[in-house]
Amino acid sequence: MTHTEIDALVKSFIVDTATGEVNPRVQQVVLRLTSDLFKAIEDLDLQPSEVWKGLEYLAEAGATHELGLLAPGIGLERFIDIRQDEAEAKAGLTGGTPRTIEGPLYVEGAPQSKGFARLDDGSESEQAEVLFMQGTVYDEDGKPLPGARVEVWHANLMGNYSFFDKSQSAFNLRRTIIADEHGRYQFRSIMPSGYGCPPQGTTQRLLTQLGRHGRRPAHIHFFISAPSYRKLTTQINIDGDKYLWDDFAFASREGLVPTVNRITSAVELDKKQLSKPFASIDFDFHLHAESAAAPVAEVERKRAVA
Ligand code: MBD
Ligand code: FE
Repeated sequence: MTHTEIDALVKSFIVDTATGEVNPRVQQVVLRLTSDLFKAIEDLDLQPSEVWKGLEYLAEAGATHELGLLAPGIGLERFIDIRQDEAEAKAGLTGGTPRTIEGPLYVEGAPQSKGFARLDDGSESEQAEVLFMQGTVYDEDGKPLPGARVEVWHANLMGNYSFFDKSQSAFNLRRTIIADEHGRYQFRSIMPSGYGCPPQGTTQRLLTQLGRHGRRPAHIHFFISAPSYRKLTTQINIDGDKYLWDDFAFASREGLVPTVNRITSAVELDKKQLSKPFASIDFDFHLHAESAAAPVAEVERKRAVA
């Protein structure tokens, strides 16, 4: 069939059949996606068994809760970010800390504290490098934002996240820190490891057929928010990771790879009451004021609640 014939056919299936009230946005999207799919089936001469394979793949990805992993893996989540960046640039919003993808592993309801939190439960203290990270939340004029919310979450030494990994304690490596009166936050944690897609899962099986790996470099996730400012979703990457610029989720960005300082001085160790060297990262966040010209920064999506 020609594309014109397909357009007419799809319209006859999706539009001409309506007898009830139509949601115009849903109709527009379904019409477009259906005709694009049919055109792909035609152009690629997809066989019936291949079409069913594809549907079965999506069904399995959904049933095993891997659609949130497939989205970054095919670059969909990064693509959405690029469009958000473009929309902000068009609205005159430039600079500020770069956004990068949320990923599928945030959990609502982490313990909250003011100024400082320890994120790790101590269960990996023997093997792990201790990490301190600190900085200030600023607005675009360089004014500190006291009371800003710093939500932080990251993986353990195995690359796994609490809640999804039931072997970890509740909210291990997850906290909400309210910036102090100077807009400052600090946390103590452990240096995370990179994440790898479940080897037998739907995402990795697809990646393997594309000749790709499913690894992420070590990283730490953040939501930074303050009233009347645009919520920032971002991550920092740990410098030196083998996968730093080879992330299966395409989330690494210039400006999100802070220097990791290795602290060995006895005086500093004493101050922190530590008996071995530790890592320290300084990183400030710069938020944009809310702007009617740009699409809302808050993204609605289903998130785990613990
Ligand atoms: C992660 O930790 C992550 O951040 C993303 C985007 C995908 C899978 C695991
Ligand atoms: Fe992650």
